[in-house]
Amino acid sequence: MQCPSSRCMRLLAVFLCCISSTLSCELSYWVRNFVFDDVTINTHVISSASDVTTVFYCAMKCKETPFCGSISYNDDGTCRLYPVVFPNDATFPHSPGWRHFFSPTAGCILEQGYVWLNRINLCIKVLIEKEVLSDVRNSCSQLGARLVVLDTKEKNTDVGEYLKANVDEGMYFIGLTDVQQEGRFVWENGKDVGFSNWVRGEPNGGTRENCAVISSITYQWKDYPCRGCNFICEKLF
Ligand SMILES: [Ca+2]
Repeated sequence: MQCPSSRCMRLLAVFLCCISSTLSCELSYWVRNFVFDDVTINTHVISSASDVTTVFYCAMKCKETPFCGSISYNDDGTCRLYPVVFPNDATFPHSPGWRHFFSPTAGCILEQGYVWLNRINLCIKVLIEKEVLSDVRNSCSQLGARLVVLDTKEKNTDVGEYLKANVDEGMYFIGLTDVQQEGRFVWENGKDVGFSNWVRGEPNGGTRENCAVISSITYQWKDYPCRGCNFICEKLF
């Protein structure tokens, strides 16, 4: 079966409830990538086991393994763990019985300061530094991330709620700027603003204020000089 689009893959997401040794129950989800049906992925293998009875336990092994991001399972009981999510154009030898799954949360590593926001499927990291925006952008991109794009009400609310509960009260840079064309605010992903949450009367800073910040209290935005704030990176996968 050919099913190469990521949207299609997400619709076929497999939900697994992983029971840890403490008997707490945590829901995580895995996306089956049909592109890798019946192929053996023989690179980047972290570990391989041949006595794994179900794909469920294969996924649990991955969850227990630092930096595991994807798995392959064969009905003969073989489970392989990988640290990466493979691109669809990767090619591997044909071998029947293999099914491949990846975890969208795999690169969102708590130990590196990232937080996974479940409802909006967003991995963010708040950096408490004072930099000009060009450096902020570099800082995010060096992490494989970008300044956060809050282009829906849900994202804005969930990121705002995270800030309110977890960081110092203040203003935080988001990935919105009118530096290219005064008055035309554009997201880091190149899209014009659709949903917006400006404080009444904002943006009002003209050429002095070409960046945008979100309040950790009201979740509203202001335009702001491109320096002197903390900022929020969004991890890309
Ligand atoms: Ca401006």
